[in-house]
Amino acid sequence: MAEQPETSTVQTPAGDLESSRGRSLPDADTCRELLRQMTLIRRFEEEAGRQYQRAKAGGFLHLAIGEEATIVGTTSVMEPEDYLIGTYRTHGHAIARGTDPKNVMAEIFGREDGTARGRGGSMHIFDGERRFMGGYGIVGGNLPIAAGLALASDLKGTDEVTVCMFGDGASNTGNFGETMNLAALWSLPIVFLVENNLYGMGTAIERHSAVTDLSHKAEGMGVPGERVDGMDVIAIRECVADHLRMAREDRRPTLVEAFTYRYRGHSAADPEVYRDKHEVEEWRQKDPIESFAKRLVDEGVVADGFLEEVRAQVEEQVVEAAEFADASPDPPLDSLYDNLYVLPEESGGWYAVDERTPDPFRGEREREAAERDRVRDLHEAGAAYAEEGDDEGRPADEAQGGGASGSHSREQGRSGHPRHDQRDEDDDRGDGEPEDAI
Ligand SMILES: Cc1ncc(C[n+]2csc(CCOP(=O)(O)OP(=O)(O)O)c2C)c(N)n1
Ligand SMILES: [Mg+2]
Repeated sequence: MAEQPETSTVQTPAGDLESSRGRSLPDADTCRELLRQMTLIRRFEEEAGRQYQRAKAGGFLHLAIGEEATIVGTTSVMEPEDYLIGTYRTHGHAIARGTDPKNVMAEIFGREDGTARGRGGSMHIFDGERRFMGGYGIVGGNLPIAAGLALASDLKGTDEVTVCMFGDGASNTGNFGETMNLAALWSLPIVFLVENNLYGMGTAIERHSAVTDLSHKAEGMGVPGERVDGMDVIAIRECVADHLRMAREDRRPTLVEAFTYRYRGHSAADPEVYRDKHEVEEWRQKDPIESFAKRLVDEGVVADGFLEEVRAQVEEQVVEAAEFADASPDPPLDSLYDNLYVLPEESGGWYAVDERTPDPFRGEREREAAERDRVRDLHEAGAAYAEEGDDEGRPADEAQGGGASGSHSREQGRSGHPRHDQRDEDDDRGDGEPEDAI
C-alpha cells in the first residue's frame, strides 16, 4: 500500500487542528482494541437503528454513528474507578466502559435484562458497577450531577476523576455556567468534554451559541479549555489523558472541545432539512474507523484486511445482542411503581423527606397495604419536619436553607481530606489573603 503522506494538521470547521499523524502510536494491542471498540459501537448502533425501525424499541433513539473516536479515545485513558456521565446519546459510551452490548440492547428494547431493567430505554443507559452514571434526557442535566460525583470523590479523598460528556447545545444551558463555576471554585477533579457535532437538534452552532469557540466558553468561570479533532482517536486519547492528569494530580477542572459529527439525524425521526447531504459526505471522508484502520495498515501495525476481520467478529456479537434482547422478558407489570421514590429507611437522612408533597402520590395508593404504611410514615415525617424543623431542633426555615445544608456538607468534607482542609483554612482566615496559592 502506498505510503500515506504525513500531515500535521487536520481541517475542522474551526480551522486547522493538530493531527496525531506523525506522532507515534500506542502499542499494537491497544491500537487493535481501539479499532475493535469503535467498530463494535458502530455496528451495534446500526443494528439498534434497524431494530427501532422494526418497532422493537419504544421512545426515542439517538445514534452517535460518526462520533466513535471521541467516545473510545476518551474512555481508553480512563481508570476503572473514574466516573463517566453522558447524555441521551450514550449506547457507545456504556459499551466502551465495558457494559455488555447484550444488556445495552435489552435496555433499548425496554426489557428486564436491560442495564436499568428496561425502565430507562435508550436515553437512560446506566451501569453503576462500571461507573457509567448515565444516560440523561435533560439537555445539560448531567453537568451538576457530574460536579456532585467529583465533589464526592474529593471529599472521600480518592484519586477518582469524573468525565462529563455533553453536546454543544448543552453549553447554552444555565447548568453549564453554574457547574463550571462550582467545579473551578471547589477545584473538583473533573474533565468536561463537549462533543461538538455542530448541531443542537436541527440548529447549527452559529445559530444557537453566541460564542462558537466552545473551548473558551467556560474560561470566564475558571475552567480553561482545549480543542481537539474528535474524529482522530489518537488525538482524543492523548488530549484527554492530559486533562485527566490535570484533574487527578493538579485538581484543575478543564474543558475539552472535540470536533465530531453524527452521520444520522438527531434522532430516528429527523428529516434532516437543516443540513446538506454534501456536508455529511465530507465528514464521512474523515470517518474515524476507516481512517484509523488505514493508518494502522500504513504503519505496519496490522495486515491489510484486518478491519474486515474485526467487522466479522463484531457482527456476531451484535447479532447475539439483538437475539438476547428479543428473548428477554418485559418487566413484570406489578413492578410498575418500583424504584420511583426513596423511602426514609432506604436513605436515612433528613434531606430525604420532601416536605413539599405531604400527600401520597397517586401511584403509591396502588401498592400493598404495607407499602402504603411506609408512604404514610414518609409524608407524616415530611409534614412534621415542615412544621417543627429537623432532628437537631433547627427551625424548618433555617434547616431547609441552602446555607444550612451547604455548611453541613462542607463540615463533613473537612474530615480527613488535606485538599479541603487547606482550602477551608484559607476560607476561615477571612482576610482574603491565602498564604499559599493553591
Ligand atoms: C432542558 C432541555 N431542553 C430541550 C430539550 C430538547 N432537546 C433534546 S436534544 C436537544 C439538542 C441538544 O443538542 P446537543 O447538546 O448539541 O447534543 P447532541 O444531540 O448534538 O448530541 C434538545 C434541545 C431537552 N431534552 N432538554
Ligand atoms: Mg450537538
